[in-house]
This record gives sequence, structure tokens and C-alpha cells, in this order.
Amino acid sequence: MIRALILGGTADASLLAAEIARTRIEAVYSYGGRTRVPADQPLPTRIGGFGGASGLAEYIRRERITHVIDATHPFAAQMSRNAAEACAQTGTPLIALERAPWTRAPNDSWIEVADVNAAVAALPERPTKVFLAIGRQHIAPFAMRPQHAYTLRFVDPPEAPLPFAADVIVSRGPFRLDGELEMLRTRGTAWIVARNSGGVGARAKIDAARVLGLPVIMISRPKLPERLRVESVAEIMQWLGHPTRLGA
Ligand code: 3Y8
Ligand code: NAP
Repeated sequence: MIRALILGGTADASLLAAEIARTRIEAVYSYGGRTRVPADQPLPTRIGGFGGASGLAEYIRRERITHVIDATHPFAAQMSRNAAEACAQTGTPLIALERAPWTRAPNDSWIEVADVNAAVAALPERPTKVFLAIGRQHIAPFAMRPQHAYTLRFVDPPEAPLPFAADVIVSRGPFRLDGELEMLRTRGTAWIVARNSGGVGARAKIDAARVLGLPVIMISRPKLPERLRVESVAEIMQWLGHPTRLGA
């Protein structure tokens, strides 16, 4: 008897939840509690941290979880590390649903950097207009370059004062090329800072940068623990013993 825990919070996790809800597989969907009103899911849903790897191990035992699917975001490194540790501790099968990173197209002008601090250092000295598409949690280091005119994009309106003057767009995506082109053009954006999330939900700004010939400072993904990893919902369903209809 399968009882699956989906560590969610991404578009791919929502697609997986919809597929699982069509079967008789028992599953729980888990959000980290990062946004005020996360999207509804067609499965029983829990919101908030587990209390580290040990808290997750305890949850797995208490809730009699038999399979864990890490469908979190490639930058949700702490959650992924905790899942690997807790599943090792409890001997619970673990699989990751992880989309491939975006790859630079010939006419993309990317500056690839390892982390946010390197992204700050990659910005020019002279004042310019910068779109920070990296969410709310990691913007503080840009206060070291206050000379730029920043546009930020958050899922929810900021609660605390910002660490530097900036224009904030509140939007949860997924985003479309025409909207991104319009936003970048009207703001005269000259630089984009992005994380290599992969997937389609945030890709439009990368395509818009190519159309407009804008440089993108692209933050590479953090290293994640070794674990079984697939890129499609169909492969997860196969792993759960529920091969989907071909091409479904
Ligand atoms: C809470 C669930 C859907 C899901 C939408 C995808 C696409 C838009 C790309 C930009 C980049 C960013 C950010 C982003 C993307 C999708 C998808 C994806 C990037 C929601 C969601 C949760 C979160 C958490 C949020 C983070 C933030 C990151 C905004 C729901 C909407 C920048 C990542 O305010 C905060 O604290 C927000 C925090 C983690 C990164 C950060 O560090 O600030 N995602 N995003 C999940 C939870 O609580 O467990 O609210 O419904 C999910 C989505 N985010 O329905 O289509 O393919 O997943 N989310 C990044 O750098 O890529 C936006 O603006 O261009
Ligand atoms: P993170 O830094 O890897 O995790 C920090 C802590 O948040 C975890 O240790 C865990 O707390 C809790 N947590 C994270 N995801 C959780 C989940 N799905 N269910 C329960 N607890 C969770 O995570 P993050 O980068 O802040 O991402 C948080 C959520 O937003 C995830 O669901 C992720 O999929 C989604 N998201 C993130 C990004 C991104 O850019 N990081 C983009 C899109 C969506 P405890 O240690 O207490 O268990």
C-alpha cells in the first residue's frame, strides 16, 4: 500500500499531483509555507517545515509514508538535502522530479556565476537598470551596489522594508514572452539577474533577453545530494508502479 509524500512548491509538482489524484495512490502534498496563498492541490496538503531532517524522518514514520518524491525547486537545496538524509535514516524510497537546467543558446549573452554574491560582483560599476528575477529571499547582497535602478519581482507584496530602493512587481508566474518583453522595454532594463531554474514557468524572461539582446547574469544551481532523479511526471508514475498512458 503506497502512501507518497510529494515535496512540492513548483509547477512540475502541481502536474504530478494532478496525475496522482487520477489514481488510487494515497499521497500528501507539502508546501514550505513560503507564500501567503499557495495554489490549491487536488490532494491532502500540508504547509510548513518539518523541523529539519530529523523532523521529516519523524513525519515519515508517524504518517507511514512509503515513498518520498522531491519535486521541489532546483534551488530548494536545504529541503532536498533533508529529504535525502531522512529517507536514508528511515530506509524510505526517494526520487527527485527535477527539470533540466536551461542551456545557453548561441545568441544568448549570459554571464554564468556560482551564487548571488558573484552575481552582484558581475554587475557594471556605472549606474544602470537591473531586473532581479531571483525572488525575495536572496536580494540583500545587492545593497552593495545601490547605484543601480532595480526592479524586483516577488510572489507576495514585501512585508519588511527593502534593503535598497527598488521597484517591486508582485506576480507569481508562470510568465509569458509578450508580458516579459513589455515589462523590460517599458522599464528600459539593461541587465537581468536570474537563477537557472529550468522549466517553462520562468523561461520567458530568458527568451525576452535574447530578443532584446540583454545580458543575463545566470546563477548556477547549488550542488544537490546524489539521489534517483527523473525529469518527467510519467517516469515518477512508472516508479510508483502506475505507468501512465503513453504520451499522456
Ligand atoms: C511557495 C507555490 C505554478 C507555480 C509557479 C515553476 C514556475 C513561477 C519560477 C521570476 C522568477 C523564483 C520564485 C519562481 C518560479 C514558478 C512556480 C516558480 C521564480 C511558487 C510557490 C511557492 C514559491 C516560492 C518562491 C520563493 C522564490 C521562488 C519566486 C505557490 C509561486 C524567484 C525562483 O516570497 C518568497 O519567499 C518566495 C520564495 C522560494 C525564491 C526566493 O528565494 O525568493 N519561489 N513559488 C512554495 C512553498 O511554499 O512550498 O505559491 O503556489 C511556485 C513557482 N515558482 O503554479 O505554476 O516552474 O515552478 N518562484 C527562481 O529563482 O526561479 C520567479 O520572477 O522570473
Ligand atoms: P529551502 O531553502 O531548500 O528549504 C528551507 C526549509 O524550508 C526546509 O529546510 C524546510 O524546513 C522548508 N521547506 C522547503 N520546502 C518545503 C516543502 N515543500 N515542504 C515542507 N517544508 C519545506 O527551500 P526554498 O528554496 O525556500 O523553497 C521553499 C519552497 O518554495 C519549496 O517548496 C520550493 O519547491 C518552492 N520554490 C522554491 C524556489 C526557489 O527558488 N528556491 C522556486 C520555486 C518554488 P524544515 O527544515 O523545517 O523541514
